[in-house]
Amino acid sequence: MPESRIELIQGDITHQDVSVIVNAANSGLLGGGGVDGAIHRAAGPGLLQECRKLGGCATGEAKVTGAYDLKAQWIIHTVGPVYKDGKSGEDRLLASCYRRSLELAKELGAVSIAFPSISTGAYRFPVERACRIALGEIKQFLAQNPVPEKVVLVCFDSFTYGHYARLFSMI
Ligand code: AR6
Repeated sequence: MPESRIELIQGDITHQDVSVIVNAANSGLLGGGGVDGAIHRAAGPGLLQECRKLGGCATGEAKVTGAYDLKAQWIIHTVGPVYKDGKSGEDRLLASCYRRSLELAKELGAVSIAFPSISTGAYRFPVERACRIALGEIKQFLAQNPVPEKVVLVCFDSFTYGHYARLFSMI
């Protein structure tokens, strides 16, 4: 069952022992605050050097780099939507972030992948709505693909974890 391949934890994504760590980046791909800042700090300066060569990334898309000082093998940088009014394509774009990241992880042959809660910090996407989209996309992808074998959802704060845990228990 796909559900048993999804794990939910509260913690810091930079500490996860997985093949791929997903970064909730901005379209410049040159670092920022939140989880993006934490990943750049933990990975070290080589990450920014590689990111400079990528030429940015469109919202809803994803690009791969090495993971430098992190335990992971790769970082997938995806750009979530800024939440405006909920009627500006935000749901579709957020779903695309999860799907494109999983497609890239599959192409890499990644065994495991960890996601943060994309767009629910600085980009203000409502957590419960974002969580439904995340779980829906991940479940659908895993039902159709054996790789990656495992998906870890990493919630940094207890507010986000609480929402995810409640919806996670319903899938
Ligand atoms: N591990 C896991 N999750 C984290 C960590 C961490 N170390 N640090 C923060 N979070 P945000 P966004 C959570 O703002 O909303 C950046 O400046 C955080 O608590 O990081 O997609 C980028 O450069 C929240 O639940 O990402 C962009 O400009 C979640 O990660 C912009 O913010 C997402 O919050 C992207 O905004």
